[in-house]
Amino acid sequence: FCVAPPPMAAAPLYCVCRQPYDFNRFMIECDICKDWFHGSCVQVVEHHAADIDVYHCPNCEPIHGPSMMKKRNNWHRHDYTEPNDGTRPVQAGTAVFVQELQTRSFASGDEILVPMHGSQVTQCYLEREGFHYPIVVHDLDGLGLKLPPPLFSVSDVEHYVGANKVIDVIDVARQADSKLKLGEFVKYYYQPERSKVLNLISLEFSDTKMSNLVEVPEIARKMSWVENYWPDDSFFPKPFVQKYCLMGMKNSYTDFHIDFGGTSVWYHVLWGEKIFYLIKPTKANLALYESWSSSPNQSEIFFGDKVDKCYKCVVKQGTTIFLPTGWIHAVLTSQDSMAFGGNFLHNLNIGMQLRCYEMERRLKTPDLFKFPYFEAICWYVANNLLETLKELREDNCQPQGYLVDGVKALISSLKTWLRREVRECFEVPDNIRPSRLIKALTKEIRYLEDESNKAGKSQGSAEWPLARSSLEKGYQAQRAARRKLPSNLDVLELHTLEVLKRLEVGPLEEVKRPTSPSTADAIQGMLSMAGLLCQQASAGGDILQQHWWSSQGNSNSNSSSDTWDSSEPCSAPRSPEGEDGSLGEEYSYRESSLSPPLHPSKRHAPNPTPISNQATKGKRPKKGQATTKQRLGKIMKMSRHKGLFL
Ligand SMILES: O=C(O)CCC(=O)C(=O)O
Ligand SMILES: [Fe+2]
Ligand SMILES: [Zn+2]
Ligand SMILES: [Zn+2]
Repeated sequence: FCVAPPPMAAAPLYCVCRQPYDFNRFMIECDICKDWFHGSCVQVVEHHAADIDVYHCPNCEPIHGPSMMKKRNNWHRHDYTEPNDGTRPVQAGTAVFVQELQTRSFASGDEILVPMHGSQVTQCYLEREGFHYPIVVHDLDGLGLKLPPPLFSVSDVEHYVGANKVIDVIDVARQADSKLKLGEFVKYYYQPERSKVLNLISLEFSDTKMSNLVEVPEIARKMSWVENYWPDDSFFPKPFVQKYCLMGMKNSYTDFHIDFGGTSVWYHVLWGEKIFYLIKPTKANLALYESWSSSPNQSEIFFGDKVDKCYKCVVKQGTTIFLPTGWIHAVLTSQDSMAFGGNFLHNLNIGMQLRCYEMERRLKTPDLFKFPYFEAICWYVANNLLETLKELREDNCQPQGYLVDGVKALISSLKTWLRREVRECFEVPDNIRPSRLIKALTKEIRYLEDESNKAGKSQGSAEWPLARSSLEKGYQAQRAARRKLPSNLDVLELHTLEVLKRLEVGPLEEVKRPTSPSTADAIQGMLSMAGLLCQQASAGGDILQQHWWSSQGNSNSNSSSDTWDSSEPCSAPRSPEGEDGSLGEEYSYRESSLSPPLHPSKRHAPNPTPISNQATKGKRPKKGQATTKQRLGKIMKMSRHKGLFL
């Protein structure tokens, strides 16, 4: 039998219902009468069709007997009918794989996870410390995350979202994606014996009644590019990727991937348990990931074995985890689970976001698996950051380092996109003059560099114009600190650090992860006691110091994407602590007015029809993309964010 859209003749009629072909509905062909049948009319769901060898429709069944099912020959291959002659390797997601995964050893997540209290996860904290390591939150107080009650069930989701909602579900053992209605999934979920492990990770519910039950963590709302920069009147539909409900059956496995567009992501496990396998997005790891992603036998290679370190992190119920930009992760759902999550782009790691996006392009990731209108949003962001830079310049105030780096990376990508010869998906918004915008941004950056060079030449004296008002005294402090001009403030700062170092139980040089909030807050507390409000201070080290997460020294205006694209051999991953591993080399303290201000044009869009990637909306492939037949014939590799077709 086959499952395919039949050839389009003069609107022929099909199925027991005698309806014309509808692209949006799954159909199956009877191997006897050759007519086509809607899965829903003959009670065959798409993922079950994969188990049918010879299909007999309800008309033919009385004469020819029931359909014949495929025979299972193995438990370790996506195609369970392959003969088990011991020659073929184990593939990701199969029963054998999941069993073996549990016996593998990993570095402990404790080495990298930053445990924080909900109230500590603030924009200020992330701007100060950077967002380079996963954060775990056990005490949700102050996180601004609203959730349904802990006993909220799979059938409650059906109640709020609607049984007819078409969803994309992953058949884990085949790592294949298929569509079914939420009602069918829920029915299957509650069956006492399940023959398949199904994982639902792509149910975006912003446009459903369930939306009111969940509020995204405040940090994800505050930092989100879409929330801050997507204009009300955008020609492009607003992307909705911030509210997912994940319902996974025990032993679901999602193979290693980077979330679409290099989005950062939060997950909260409402009940059940998920195990995250985490890999740092070092240059070396990203290069390995890219070649693994494009290798033909990807499913037979456990990516965790290819890298220096893969961390295992068990996320128990009631826990929230935040993954920063670019972190490569796989997820095992160790018990039936319900989790909520959401993705967001932000200003803290713009260079890395762009590198992830460029990688998706090189890997030819289909649009359905990418951040919707990623380039459009970059243009909006660039437009807004230009205003930010101008305002800061007019106020004689220097932008934070991450923002300068981000804008440089953005300029470099925007230039590339503008130069693209074939404008296959030209996403420059109408009201933006791209060349003019790039020029203006470049000018702002050049201005900042000139100032910084001038300051460098005349070390020791404050080069910036005197503050115009007492309000700006803080700015002076920031400038001095940022540019490493020795000042009284720096002396005090060094002293403070010295004191703190002595207060620490162990030598800070051995801290193997970013400063814990308590240390950072202690620093901040002391400095604020000293009446200092500032940012990006760095004691002793060079502010331009390179970390494993930054592609190049800040002085290179062409930094991120260019370096990433270059064919130079990968350098070994750097230690997260920077060159000497000391805490003191870069920490910061600030006043909130220095967060990139939101441009007045930024208001929330009124709620147009949500659009999203395939993961989110359970849409049918668009014209020109894989059809049902292709999708079952050439089984699509899963992972909504990886999006490779075999
Ligand atoms: O829970 C899962 O199986 C996958 C979660 C994840 O990483 C994702 O949805 O991007
Ligand atoms: Fe993910
Ligand atoms: Zn029908
Ligand atoms: Zn038939």
